[in-house]
This record gives sequence, structure tokens and C-alpha cells, in this order.
Amino acid sequence: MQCGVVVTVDDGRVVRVRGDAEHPLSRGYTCPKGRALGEFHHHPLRLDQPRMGPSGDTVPVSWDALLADLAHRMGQIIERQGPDGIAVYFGTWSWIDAFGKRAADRLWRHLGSRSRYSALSVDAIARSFVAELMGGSASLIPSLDPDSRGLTLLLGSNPVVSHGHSSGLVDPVTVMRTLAGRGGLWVADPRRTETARLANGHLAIRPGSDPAVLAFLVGAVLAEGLDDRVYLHHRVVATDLAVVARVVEPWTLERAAERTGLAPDELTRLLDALRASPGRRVTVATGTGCTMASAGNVTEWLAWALQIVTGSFEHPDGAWFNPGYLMRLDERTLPKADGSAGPGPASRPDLPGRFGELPCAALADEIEAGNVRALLVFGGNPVTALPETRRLTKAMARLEILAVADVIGSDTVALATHVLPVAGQLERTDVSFYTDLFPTVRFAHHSPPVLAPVGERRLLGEVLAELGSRLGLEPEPDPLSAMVRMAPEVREPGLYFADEPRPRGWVHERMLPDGRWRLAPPVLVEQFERWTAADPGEITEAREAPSAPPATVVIPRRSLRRMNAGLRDIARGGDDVAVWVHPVTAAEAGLDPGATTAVLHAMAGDGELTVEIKITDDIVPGALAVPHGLAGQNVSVLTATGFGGGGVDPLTGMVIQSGIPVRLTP
Ligand SMILES: Nc1nc2c(c(=O)[nH]1)N[C@H]1C(S)=C(S)[C@@H](COP(=O)(O)OP(=O)(O)OC[C@H]3O[C@@H](n4cnc5c(=O)[nH]c(N)nc54)[C@H](O)[C@@H]3O)O[C@H]1N2
Ligand SMILES: Nc1nc2c(c(=O)[nH]1)N[C@H]1C(S)=C(S)[C@@H](COP(=O)(O)OP(=O)(O)OC[C@H]3O[C@@H](n4cnc5c(=O)[nH]c(N)nc54)[C@H](O)[C@@H]3O)O[C@H]1N2
Ligand SMILES: [Mo]
Repeated sequence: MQCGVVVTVDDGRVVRVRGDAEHPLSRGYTCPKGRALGEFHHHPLRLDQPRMGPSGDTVPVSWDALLADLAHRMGQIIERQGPDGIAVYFGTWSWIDAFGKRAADRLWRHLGSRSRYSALSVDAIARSFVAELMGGSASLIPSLDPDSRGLTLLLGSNPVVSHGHSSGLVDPVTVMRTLAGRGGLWVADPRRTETARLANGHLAIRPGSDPAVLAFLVGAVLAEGLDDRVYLHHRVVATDLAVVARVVEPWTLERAAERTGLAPDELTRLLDALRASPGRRVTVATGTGCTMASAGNVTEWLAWALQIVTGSFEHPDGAWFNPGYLMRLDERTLPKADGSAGPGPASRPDLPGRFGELPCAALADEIEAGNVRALLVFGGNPVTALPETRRLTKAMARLEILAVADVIGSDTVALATHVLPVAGQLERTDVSFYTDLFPTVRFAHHSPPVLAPVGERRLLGEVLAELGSRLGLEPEPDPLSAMVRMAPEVREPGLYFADEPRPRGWVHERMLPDGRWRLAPPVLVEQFERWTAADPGEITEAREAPSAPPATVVIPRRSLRRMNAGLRDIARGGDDVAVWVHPVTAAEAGLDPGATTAVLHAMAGDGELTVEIKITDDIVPGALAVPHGLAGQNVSVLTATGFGGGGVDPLTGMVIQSGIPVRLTP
């Protein structure tokens, strides 16, 4: 996404991929996924030929036949039950094919279908939700600044492997070392991760207990008095501050220690690190360990609250917000949103629609109810990414249309009725439009193709323009110019850096509703009060019989050489798939000390999974760290879409994928 690579081609074959030493941002760095571009390009499972037929039984056809059939069937569904019968799912890789994504968005707007789904509602929707509630726009994405002198606190993120969540980090080891050497780096994670090893402090916390750490810190800062009263006076409503002070008050040092399983001394050391930071500024970055947990919204809320009450947002020693090189949010007047939900899916009125999308948790219901009869998948793999795999795959196999645009065979491609072999990264022009807000400096790139598409592969943008034409939509004459409208120089291929790499102040000046943060959105306050009330610290008397086995929960983790389900066909050489289990947890479950496999049984539903395990004390007891995206070991079979067990967050429709209660057996 951000690293410059030099690809050497000889007679149509990629012979070498290396980091571009001249690239001003990545300076020669690439991750293993980037270096695998060549191997991926020539992989035998790459899709080179359109296919069509009953689910799981497709045969090679021409593009013309495929698009004619697709348009005809889509037309029939629209006629019969309206455009909502045609759903789209945008996966992670759809965002890096700018022309394809733009064409798909345009087509769905033209169809008028409300059935839009994306990986947002299985990844980090809490972040957009909280940004909208507290700052007035879901587009506000706090970004780490490696040059900050303040403290950095990472919760539920392992950038050394993932390269960051809300901010995409180039060369994360160097960034983490720099942060640790400046204002200090602290990591809260139930696992001793690669990132935790580089930190000044590692809090090995119980899964799902992050709000306790943050509430304790917010409470301590408020109790000690603020370094910067003028800031708060101007930027926060006093009654909101009082609400926050009231609801964090129960989270004393002792109670936070009890809830997180940490020693009080560890939390005191963290507080001391905050006190030692210049002006007490802090950057708090959350990752999927938090956004996928049932307390995802309140964790994000308290993370923002801590940064606001310490005056850290947009301060040189705190996080900044990337307004984008192409989007130029700082030069625009964005509509102010207040976090209210749109209409939900017809079959699940209990779930909200948000950000123009429906939650993925409802997709199986929508198909089973007959509301969705066609699903088009772009750059995603719902079979491993979406909840209740068994139920969902059954439903998907009954669709009239399951059209999948991918570059390589996948679990979802295997179920497709229409397989669209699209051009990959080396075969297309790309512009960083949909990833514009994520880099750690404000920059854009426009890269031309390196190679002509192999076989029958075609550009997704072109394919969709043709499909659109058959459905009555004129092709967009110049999508590139439309995407670079605010920065027309990017029409020419190249790299573009803004004069001011990390602008600060624009959110305060232009974005905040009435110039103030909404510090205490009632829905979040209420969700946090419920979280506090449900804490066993307060209801010890009413606790279940002590003989009940301690809760064992699945938590997510990423692997270095894969990208979710992507690249797993070429990942090798130590890319671990094993589930981390603490020796005490293993013993309590009756596992042999030398065991290498075990079975996970979901507490909600009938999900069951046989997994490879690694017994290690680099994880807290009770947590099972399961990598995501594997075929034979698909963790999503353990997820659920009701409100109990793992379940779904009622405010966002987010599927709980961190802290899934399971039983572990030999
Ligand atoms: N239980 C559980 N569920 C999870 C998670 C978890 O940790 N646990 N993680 C969640 C998260 S964070 C996410 S983002 C989602 C991921 O959800 P998805 O985005 O649905 O899944 P990916 O595995 O990223 O699928 C990417 C697909 O894109 C294809 N692809 C690669 N390059 C291209 C290209 O250039 N063009 C096109 N068209 N396709 C391409 C790949 O071959 C692959 O099939 O899963 C979520 N679901
Ligand atoms: N190499 C590689 N890079 C990737 C991906 C990949 O598959 N492979 N996927 C990409 C995608 S789609 C995403 S969304 C990002 C995700 O990026 P990150 O959010 O950084 O994801 P992880 O590296 O899994 O780190 C999550 C951490 O949260 C911890 N954790 C789990 N539960 C809890 C909890 O309750 N509290 C706390 N404090 N920690 C918890 C886990 O142990 C894990 O170390 O990575 C992206 N980058
Ligand atoms: Mo993700």
C-alpha cells in the first residue's frame, strides 16, 4: 500500500522484487507480502479464465457470455423484487483497486440497492462510529506520529506483524523503537507479541478488559487536575466532563488491576509514564484486539477521551489526523454527522445500518429470508471473514448469483456461480484514493502497470463499466480525473508529498461540531455503565457457582506472510498457524503437555474447530490466540450473529471476534 518496490521483468516473467531504496517514504523497506508479488503473480492457482455455472460446478466461458448472463439475471431479480435483491460485499483488497472500487460504487448507486456490505462491520466499525459521535465525522482517523515526544499506548494491535491498524506503518520495527526511545511505548496485549518485546512496558491483560485500563487513566488525570485547563474550557462542554468523571470513578487502581489481571504496580508504572510525558500528552492506538471485542465501542471512546482530556489530539506530541492528499478534508466543509443509525436489514430490524452499509452479521439472514438473491464479491473472502461460516456457506450456495471478482482461487471462489478473473496489482494502474487517509504522512501515489494482464484477466473497472452499460449505466468518462479532482497533478504517474507532512489543527478549526469534542455521547456512556455494572468486581455475591470452569476465549491474531486469507497459498517458512495456549489452560482442559492439536467448541451455536496448538507462557491463561484467514482452520466457524455468546454489538452490528467464549478439549 505504501512501500515502493522495484519489479524486474524478463520476457513477461517477474524475476525479482525488491524494496525501492529511492522511495522517500519506504527507503528500501518492504514486508514479506510485498516481496511475494512476483510469486503471487505467477501462482498456479491464479485465475486466468472466466467461469460460470451452478455453485461449485462452473465451466470456462467467454467474458462476453459471463457478462451477458450476469446482466440478464440481475435484471430479472430487480424486476421481480427490486434492487435490494442484489447485494455487494467489498473485501479488504477492493480498496487497493481504485478504478474497480469506484466503478462498483457507481454501479450500486445506479442500481439503487441498499444491500451494501463491507469488511468494515467485521473489522473496526467502532472507530468510525466513535469518530462520528465525538468529532462529527467518520473520516477522522487518528494517526501515530513517530516524531512525537509523547507517550504511545498501543491496545490490541501488533504493528510489527500487521504494520498497524488505523495508521499503516512502513518499517514498523524502526517506528516502534523510535517511539520507545522518545516518549515511551506501552503495549496492552494478552500475548507477549513481537511489538510488546520492543516496548518500555507490556501489560499482559485479560482479553476484553481494556476499558478498565483506560478508565483508570482518565480518572487519574481528571483527579490530578489538568495541565491545560484553557484547552478543555474551549474544547469540551463542562457537563460532559462531569459525566466522564462520574462514570470512570469506580475504576480505581485496585478495581482496574482486578479486572485486567494485572498487578497494581504495573498500572501505576503506566500512569507514571504518562505523567513523565511532556505535558502529559499521549497517543492511544487501538487495533483489532479491541475493535473486535464486545467492549469495542467503549474502548475506542475512552481512548479518545484520554487523548482529549490530556489535550493530545493534534498536539505535536500526540496523534494527528490525516486529511488525505487526494481527499483534502482540511479544505472542505464536511457534513456534521451525529452517529444516528440508518434503516437496518429487513430480516434483522434489531441491527442498524451505518455509513451507507448493512452489517455483515445480517447477510446470512438476508439470504435465508430471500431478500438477497445475488451477491457480488469484490476483493474479499466471506467464507473465512464473515460469521457463522457453516450457515453462511449453505446460504451462499443457494443464491441465484454468487459472482466473485478475485485474482486467485479462494474458499468463496469455489462456491461461485460466476468467477471474474481480474487483473492484479502488477497489471493495473492504481491511485491511492481509497487508502488516502491511512499513511503516516500525507502523500499520494499513482502507479502505472508493470505488465500486461496474463491470460483472460481483465481490469475490474472495465468489466464493471461493461456490466453497467448492459444495465443502463453510461460508463464514467474519466474516473482518474474525478478521483484526483482536489489534486490534479496526480493525473501524472508518480509520488506526491504534501508540503506539510502532518498537518495539525484542521480538525479543531474546521471539523468539530461547534468547535467542541462531544466528550460524553449518551449511547457510549450508557454502554460503558452497563459494562461496569456487569463487571464481576461489583457482583461477586451473585456469581455463578465457583465450580464453573473459567471462561476460555478466542482472541484474534495476524500472521506475517499472509494477508487475512490472501497469500496463504504461498506463505511458508515459519508462518505459524498454531493457536497459542497457556500451559495452565492446557492442563485445565486435560491436554497433554506435549499436545500439538486440540478442539475448540463454541459456547454459542454448534461451531467446532480442530486446531494446531502451541503451548506457551507468552499468552495469559484463558486466552487462545487463533490466526484468522485459514482454510482448514477457519476461526469464523466459532462466531455467532445473535446477541449472546460471542454475538454482535447492538450499536454497530459488529461481529464479536475477540473474546469468543469456547470450551477447549483434547
Ligand atoms: N473470526 C474472525 N473473523 C474476521 C477477522 C478475524 O480476525 N477473526 N478479521 C476481520 C478483518 S480485520 C477483515 S479485514 C476481514 C477480511 O475480510 P475479506 O476482505 O473478506 O477477506 P480477505 O481474506 O482479506 O480476502 C481478500 C480476497 O481478496 C483477494 N485479492 C487479492 N488481491 C486482489 C486484487 O487485486 N483484486 C481483487 N479483486 N481481489 C484480490 C484475495 O485473493 C482474497 O480472496 O475479515 C474479518 N473477519
Ligand atoms: N502480515 C499481515 N498484516 C496484516 C494483516 C494480515 O493478515 N497479515 N491483516 C491486515 C488487516 S485486514 C488488519 S484489520 C490489520 C489488523 O492489525 P492489528 O489490529 O494490529 O492486528 P493484530 O496483529 O492481529 O494485533 C491484534 C492484537 O490484539 C491482541 N488482542 C486480542 N484480544 C485483545 C484484547 O481483548 N485486548 C487487547 N489489548 N489485545 C487483544 C492480539 O493478541 C493481537 O496481538 O492488519 C493488517 N495487516
Ligand atoms: Mo481488517
